[in-house]
Amino acid sequence: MNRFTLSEQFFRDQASAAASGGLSTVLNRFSLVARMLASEIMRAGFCGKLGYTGTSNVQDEEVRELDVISNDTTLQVFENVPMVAAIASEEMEDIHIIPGGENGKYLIAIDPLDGSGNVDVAGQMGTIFGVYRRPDVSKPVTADDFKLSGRSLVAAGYVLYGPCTMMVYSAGGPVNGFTLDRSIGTFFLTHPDLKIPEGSGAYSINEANEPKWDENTRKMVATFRTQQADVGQRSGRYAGALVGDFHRTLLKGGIYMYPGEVNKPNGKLRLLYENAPLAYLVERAGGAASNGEMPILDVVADSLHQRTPLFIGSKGDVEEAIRRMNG
Ligand code: FBP
Repeated sequence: MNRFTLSEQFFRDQASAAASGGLSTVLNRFSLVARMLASEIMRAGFCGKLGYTGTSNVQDEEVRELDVISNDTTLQVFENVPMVAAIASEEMEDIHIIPGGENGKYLIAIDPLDGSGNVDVAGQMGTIFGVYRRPDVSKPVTADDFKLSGRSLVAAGYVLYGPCTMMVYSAGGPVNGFTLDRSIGTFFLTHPDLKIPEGSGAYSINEANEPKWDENTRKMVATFRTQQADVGQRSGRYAGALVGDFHRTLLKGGIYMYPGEVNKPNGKLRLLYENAPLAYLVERAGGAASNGEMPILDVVADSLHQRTPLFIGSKGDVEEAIRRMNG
């Protein structure tokens, strides 16, 4: 097997994207974040880091020690990376401006530890990131610069912390998956040019939320649950971590849904650092991602932590779910 590494791929991306070279540095830093967090997560149980900090984040979610560690690690790794002007994170209310990044042409949005509810049950967790082109380098960067759609992404990816550690990303070209060889701390290409299958896979949703959905959503989900969907019979799978559920969907096909609710029409998942980066990947893998009304990549963020409903996966599954939900 050709032991093609992540670093080598970054430089190929540079050439194909005719980028200045800064993007490969940024992507290499995400590879470092991934290796550092994989180590932290693997050792957390021994170091008493599985607990809560006793504080809540801007999402009004209880913060775990690993949430803080993941966010701090990201900020440390991107300190003094002049290509990046600022970072938006699920764990920070406002943006973090990178010292020396005044002329940086990229903005980063990140969920440092997705699925942190799985921390103390040795479940799958992940990191989701998007690299956006900064709209205006001529003025000081502010949170308003992040009011972008996923069409401004120049690269996006995720890291999956599970039985193995994988990094899956695209810099505009194919979606490539790399697996970490922990013994030498190197990611190797194991899943080249990923394409999402059609007509197969599971449906993935938190069924316990059914009482909160509107009637059309309930009816649509019921067609998947009772094997009535046009796209074929679907088993149910739900890891409770978006990265784990998305990764399975990307490799096996199917659909992941986090619908809006009657009292929370925008649902739970965040646009800039969860839904848009995964939508960027799934479209390049031949799939689709919608908020129920339009492609996720066309939704322009009105704030850093804006939420949207998410329907993402095989094109046929997403189209049927949206068609049925909209009656
Ligand atoms: P965070 O853990 O980063 O807040 O991500 C949100 C999330 O945990 C997703 O990973 C997951 O898919 C979803 O929430 C699960 O939500 P629920 O527990 O409501 O099903």
